[in-house]
Amino acid sequence: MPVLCFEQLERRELLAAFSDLRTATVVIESNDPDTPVFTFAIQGTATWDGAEVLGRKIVYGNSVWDGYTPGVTLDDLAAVAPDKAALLPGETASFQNISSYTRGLNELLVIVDELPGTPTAADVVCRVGNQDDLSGWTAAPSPEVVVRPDCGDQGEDLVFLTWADGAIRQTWLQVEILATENTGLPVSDVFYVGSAIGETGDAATPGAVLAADLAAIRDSIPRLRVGIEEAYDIDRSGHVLTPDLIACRDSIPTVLELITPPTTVPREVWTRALSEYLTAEWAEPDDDRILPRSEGWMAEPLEV
Ligand SMILES: [Ca+2]
Ligand SMILES: [Ca+2]
Ligand SMILES: [Ca+2]
Repeated sequence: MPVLCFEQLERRELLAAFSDLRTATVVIESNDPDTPVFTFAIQGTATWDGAEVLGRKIVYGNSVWDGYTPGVTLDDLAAVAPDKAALLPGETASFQNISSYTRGLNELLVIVDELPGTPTAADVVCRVGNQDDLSGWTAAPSPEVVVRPDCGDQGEDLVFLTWADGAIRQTWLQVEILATENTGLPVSDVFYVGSAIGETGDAATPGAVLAADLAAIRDSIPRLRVGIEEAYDIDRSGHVLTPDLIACRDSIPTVLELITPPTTVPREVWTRALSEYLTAEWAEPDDDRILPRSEGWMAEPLEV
């Protein structure tokens, strides 16, 4: 019976096994040309020692919800859009990922567990575009980065990214939080949020600001003291009034494609993740073709 060791396992399959970073049940094939290809399973739990992004939020900065404070204060937590979420690579966009706010994407909040340093604008790369193919995307203005350590609900570190009002509007924004000593991330964290001023999330055109959006707002006016999730309160004033209608009208036509950005995990950064951040306890495979742990099983990460 041939004996295989860690280094002979198919690298692609091994990397896939670590993809959720916590628990892995994996079937691996040998790529050793001298032995028959076979399949077996390992089970175990991986412990993550690095920083981890726990949340990515859209904030209506400088709105009624943060008391019209242009900069970052902890009052801004009240301006986090509870009904919005970042679009992640591989997902398809929806209205949930799109802000209709008149000031565009002027503030985002990234919630990180265990930041080792204080990230700055140098740790963030932003691009704008409106198609799946990222090669056509262009550089976006750098955000101002404000870090509030230990201020999350569970003591997480809060990283606010802010731009001037209107600096990023009517586009998709890609945010890449780089894997650096400041962020402690094993791989860069990439997410997307959209701006389509005046979009109401109508079922027919949830990414396109068109006459239907205008009509919906017109039929809703006037309404006072609406909540932060009110889709027709375009300027986030807390009321649905004529300025919301005007903002929508001036935005027609704006069309955000419902993009599906690709998943890309650079292998060179996975190497770093494997070697520096992941400690794993694996059940020893019940298969006598595998070297036991004492002889090097799972001892060293792969060079990719
Ligand atoms: Ca503010
Ligand atoms: Ca629409
Ligand atoms: Ca309003």
